[in-house]
Amino acid sequence: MLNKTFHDEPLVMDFNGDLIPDVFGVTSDSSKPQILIGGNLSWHPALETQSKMYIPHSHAFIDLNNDFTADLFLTTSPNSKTIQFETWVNKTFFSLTDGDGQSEHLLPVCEDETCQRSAIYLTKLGLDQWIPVLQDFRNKDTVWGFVPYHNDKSSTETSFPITLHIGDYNMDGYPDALAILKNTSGSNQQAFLLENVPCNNMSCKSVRRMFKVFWELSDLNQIKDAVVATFFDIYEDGILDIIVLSKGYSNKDFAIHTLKNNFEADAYFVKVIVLSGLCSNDCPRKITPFGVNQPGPYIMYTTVDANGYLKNGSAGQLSQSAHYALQLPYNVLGLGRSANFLDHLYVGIPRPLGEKSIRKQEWTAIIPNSQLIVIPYPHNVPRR
Ligand SMILES: [Ca+2]
Ligand SMILES: [Ca+2]
Ligand SMILES: [Ca+2]
Ligand SMILES: [Ca+2]
Repeated sequence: MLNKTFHDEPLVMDFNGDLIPDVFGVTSDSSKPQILIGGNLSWHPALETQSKMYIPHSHAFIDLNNDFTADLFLTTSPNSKTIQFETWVNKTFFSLTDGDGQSEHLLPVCEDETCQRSAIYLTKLGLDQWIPVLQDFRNKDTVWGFVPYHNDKSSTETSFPITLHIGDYNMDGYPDALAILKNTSGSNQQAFLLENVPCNNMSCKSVRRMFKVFWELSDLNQIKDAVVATFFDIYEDGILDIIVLSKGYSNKDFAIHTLKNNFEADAYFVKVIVLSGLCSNDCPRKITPFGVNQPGPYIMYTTVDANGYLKNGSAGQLSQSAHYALQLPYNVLGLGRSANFLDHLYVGIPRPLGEKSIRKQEWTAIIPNSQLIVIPYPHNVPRR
């Protein structure tokens, strides 16, 4: 039983690198974030930040500087008018402008109070500005936009923070997204698939990619009053399918729809699940336990594509846990059409503060379309 109350939905992460999930958030007895360490259930101050945590937050536990160790990304609010992002690497504030990482940060925004104009911006380490990757929300004569979030506890209607759910539905190696959009002049609200395509205008040129909305996807168009849409692998075949939640007859009723991905591409994937290799009670002797899916592992592959160019992809497992993050407990990385072996696949797991060496394991020559289950054992020396 917890004897404290969190002000906002907490973030599940691994603060001390023991592969037992810990819980991060601001509680009723301090204005600074605290951490509840999993296992012994003790409370500790998490970090020294001057800013308040923004509510609803979109904190994340993911590697941002390419050292395979998850970092802490926070959404904070130094005063009531500003929201800012802070990145903490080894508990020290990390400026977004150095390094040269590959994790990219996508930000869906409303440019005005009622969301008449929406946009998605992107930034990453080494890029000190926000680049628009989607600004065109017009379909024929209709302009669509994100659904504004109302933090109103008295309202009977549930409001959902603006969120993109990421997954590579066509396995071309470029992550696509699902978003809920609302007709700015009517009342219709539905889920749309945003495909990650090559950039075709000046504003996104420096990041080379952008999103294109699939307006005519009849299966999604049929679901009215959608509120959440996310990817899920039905049948565990490595091909991502879609789950949509929509409003039912009353405000408190929701209906769940599942859409099977009929995309028949000659594209390949690799699916990676990272577990903890720990067991909590009733542990059989001499048998290595499986454990459960962990927050924070970082996965990267390198290979060469059919034209001989170096290609890589990366993903973090369970980086977010609050506010309908609905992330998958595994990662499916699209490989495109190249059926080549993956030359290298790396998996890194969180490590305790002060430990110098990175907890990382490497595999070579992985066959495409394989599903890998990674059990770091023992977790403090996973190289064995
Ligand atoms: Ca832990
Ligand atoms: Ca890191
Ligand atoms: Ca894609
Ligand atoms: Ca599937």
